[in-house]
Amino acid sequence: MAIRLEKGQRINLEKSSGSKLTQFCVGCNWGAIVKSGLFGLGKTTRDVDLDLSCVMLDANGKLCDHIYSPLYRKEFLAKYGMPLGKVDSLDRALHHSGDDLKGDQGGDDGLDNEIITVDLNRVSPKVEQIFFFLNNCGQEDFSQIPYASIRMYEGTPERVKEVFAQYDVAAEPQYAGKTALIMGKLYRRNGEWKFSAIGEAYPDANICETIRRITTQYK
Ligand SMILES: [Ca+2]
Ligand SMILES: [Ca+2]
Repeated sequence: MAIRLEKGQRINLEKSSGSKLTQFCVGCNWGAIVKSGLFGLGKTTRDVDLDLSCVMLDANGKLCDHIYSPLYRKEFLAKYGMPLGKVDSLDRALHHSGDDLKGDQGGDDGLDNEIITVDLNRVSPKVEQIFFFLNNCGQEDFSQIPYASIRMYEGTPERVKEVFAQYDVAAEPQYAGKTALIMGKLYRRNGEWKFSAIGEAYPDANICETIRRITTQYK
């Protein structure tokens, strides 16, 4: 049974079989906004571009690696002193499936639109924390997106074997005005990796503001 993550919950990466979860996917599934015209006629679809990203902090809480979309413009990132986006971590322990710009077009397909694969055995010893977060690159806020969920599962980006934990970002009024969600972090404790569900939403204007927030408020 998958764990339904609650805000602030901390979990061990231990499966029901007792073995440790070391290789898994962190995926995000979401849908485009479908609007019906007058009398239900003339359905229109508005693409939703969420970005799933992660940043790695060292023992001093300093940013030491990142994964985010290579499509972010160099000039924009430079304004915040951020490097270009990339889909692989330096230690090759984490890999991003690529930037989905639209969301599901024909209703929930049950598959994640952006996925980061994780192999904890390969994470560089200098990485102490790995934060996963979502940004909305469009005009909408999370309350307008039909569904969005983040989950950790075993399998591949194409085939979900077993869901370990899931966090739903439902289309709820509490997300009005919120465009960024810090989902949670993997962190080392006594030589073991653990996961803490953060689940805090913010009105950040862009990914750089969210990264700055992580490196100042969450380090
Ligand atoms: Ca995207
Ligand atoms: Ca999907």
